[in-house]
Amino acid sequence: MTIDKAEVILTSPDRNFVTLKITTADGLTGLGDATLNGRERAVVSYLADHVVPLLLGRDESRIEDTWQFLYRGAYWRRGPVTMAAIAAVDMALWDIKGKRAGMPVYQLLGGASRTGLLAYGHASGKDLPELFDSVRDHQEQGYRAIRIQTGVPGLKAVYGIASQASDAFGGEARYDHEPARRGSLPMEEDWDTRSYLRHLPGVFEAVRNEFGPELPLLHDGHHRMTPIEAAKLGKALEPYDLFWLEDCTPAENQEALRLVRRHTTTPLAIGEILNTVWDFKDLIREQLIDYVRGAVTHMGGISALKKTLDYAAMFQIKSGMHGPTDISPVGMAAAMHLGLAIHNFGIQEYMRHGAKTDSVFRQSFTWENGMLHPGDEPGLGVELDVDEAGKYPYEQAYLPYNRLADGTVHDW
Ligand code: GCO
Ligand code: MG
Repeated sequence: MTIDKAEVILTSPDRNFVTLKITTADGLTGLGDATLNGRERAVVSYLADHVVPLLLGRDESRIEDTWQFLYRGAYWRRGPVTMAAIAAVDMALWDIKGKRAGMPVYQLLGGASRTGLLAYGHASGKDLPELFDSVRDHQEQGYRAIRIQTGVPGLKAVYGIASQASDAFGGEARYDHEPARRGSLPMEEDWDTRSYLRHLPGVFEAVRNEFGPELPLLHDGHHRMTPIEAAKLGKALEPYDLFWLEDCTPAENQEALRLVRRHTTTPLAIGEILNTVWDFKDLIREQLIDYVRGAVTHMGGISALKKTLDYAAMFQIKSGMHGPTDISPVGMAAAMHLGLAIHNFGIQEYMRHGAKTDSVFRQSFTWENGMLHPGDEPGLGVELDVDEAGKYPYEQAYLPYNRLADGTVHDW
């Protein structure tokens, strides 16, 4: 069947989401997620102005050919905007293929390799009592693996923890799972790596003492350390047996991880801001990482991330797909289908979306005993309610950024 219609839907229920909806000549529809947190409209334009005209009249069944046509045909390759746009087309075509076959997408990818997907959530607190409450709250929600982020003495706002209610945000507290705040300017935060490095090992010691040795614990360094600082942190955290240390250094300097690796056996997870298999090539071949953080939404879709993960499997490297709330329910469903099918699944990041988001996107995944499953509806199992989406117009949003005490801009 040919593609008859392709629409780009920008909606902002709890936050902004960019969704591509493809309709075939006989009325089947497929959805793809193209959300790029804080830069949403760039992808809307890339899709609506440059990709949609190319899709009309194409054969819906040719997923790989369409991917290659969009990737190679543009001449200008890679980058978050391009790859999010291609990802949305790829996901939507897999969704249609599943519906056409009457099967969930994971069946088309080879069938289930497991019964469910271990997922981790984000516990955070400005101090230990608040952090412990947050860990317990996550355990009550069923989480069996937990990311630990904490306030650093002397710093006002730190990535990954709820900050104080502020006038800038209408008197609300700002949580890490909604980091891009709607507003006309980005929020400024402060940062001091030395304080952070002094503080963090004690936090993990306290969490291990309180919650025991079994609970898988994760931590996100959010690109803030130099290679030698990251090496020092990885070594200091070894007694607390982390599941992973994420994005310990800025992703552009891949050689940095050689140095980190020489000094620590703490497992490393990298790559939520990377976009292609080529960005991961050296990291995988040199075995500099243990988990691939790429999201289906930012890596060019199911087809492209599967190739990356198959390559990683040859080196015993596993998946750890990015799954904060800025991945839409469509992108999360795609991640779950892929994670269920591949052999080298590691863990899935999972943060609940808000009630308004759930009213826009009807979903069929399940969450039981800390495990996700994409469900067995044909395709990806997500439908978008266009009328609900229309109630929430786009609002400008920016991620925060960091400055050191002397005013220097630092990585966020
Ligand atoms: C994570 C991430 C997010 C990012 C966000 C930016 O590990 O979940 O680091 O919280 O900050 O996706 O848009
Ligand atoms: Mg991260």
